[in-house]
Amino acid sequence: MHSRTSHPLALPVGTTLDRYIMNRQYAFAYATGELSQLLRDIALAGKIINREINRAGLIDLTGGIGAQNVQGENQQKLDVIADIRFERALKNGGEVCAIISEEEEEIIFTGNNHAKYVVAIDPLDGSSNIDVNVSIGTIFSIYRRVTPIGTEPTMDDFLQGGHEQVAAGYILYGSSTILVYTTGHSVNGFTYDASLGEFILSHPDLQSPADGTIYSCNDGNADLYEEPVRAYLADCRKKQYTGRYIGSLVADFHRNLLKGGIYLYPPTPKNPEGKLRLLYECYPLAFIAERAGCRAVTRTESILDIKPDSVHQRTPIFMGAPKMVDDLLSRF
Ligand code: AHM
Ligand code: MG
Repeated sequence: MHSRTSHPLALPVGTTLDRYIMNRQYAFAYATGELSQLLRDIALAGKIINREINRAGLIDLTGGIGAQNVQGENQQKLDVIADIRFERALKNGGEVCAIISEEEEEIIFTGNNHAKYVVAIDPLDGSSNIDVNVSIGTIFSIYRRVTPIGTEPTMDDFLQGGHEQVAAGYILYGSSTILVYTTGHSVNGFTYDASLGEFILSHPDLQSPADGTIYSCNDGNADLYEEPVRAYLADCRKKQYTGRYIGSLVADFHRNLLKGGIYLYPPTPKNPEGKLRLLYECYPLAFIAERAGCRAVTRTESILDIKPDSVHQRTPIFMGAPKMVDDLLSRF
């Protein structure tokens, strides 16, 4: 016999993202609620994009738009839609004075010069996977502006360095949709329940294994990597580690975070600085990775220690279980 509250139909659904954010806010006496509102705005845009992705094949949202982004890459329709959705959500939310997006060369001014935050975002990462129903993601990074409130924001607000992030997160549109974020303390994941229209806390206080047996890189480039990286990969194969590479950074990162693994995007002759972008791909994931017990480095320094000089700059990255990253670095 079930009691009233233990009946399967009466079990709690869990903590919603909104409630979690509010509870965190109340824990800090000085919190004004602006960051909470900003995180909720991002979650709202994520829900809308999740909807568009799920019906993309039905409403003419697949394929290219016939234009290139700032990186010279062909923009997909969903790239552009996601960019518009986030821009609108962040403008209307009122907590953000400026945005840097992978899809746009210049700073996007929201017109809210009295807002205290700026956001760097890759609205939809993993473009090559959009049309083939494979996981894609959103990556975001939030800073408190350094220019005076009330003035027009500048590049300086974005070029503060990875340690200055106030919060960072990603949304993975995968076999289920999950939003993972940290404000610099614990890392928490919230799975989307479409029937409720809510993200529900499903992965509290995520900690990644210290070691792992998964390696993730574009194997087609492997002959082009520096010798120490090639030697490390040869060793992974010799030990019969598992090679897993989706080609969507968020999906590869999330899998390795949960299971233990290393993600590599080393320099190649085509991309001597690596391919991934510092501000809206590497910094936010490195911020999360470190809080979850992982490491994120270039060959010479921690990703978060890199001093940024332009908003769309790239960096090589090795990221994942600390033992694997240390092993790789020991080869140099
Ligand atoms: P995008 O921002 O144009 O989508 O490219 C970023 C993606 C990452 O998600 C992924 O890890 C990487 O590019 C894959 O690159 P490659 O196809 O060279 O392996
Ligand atoms: Mg990207």
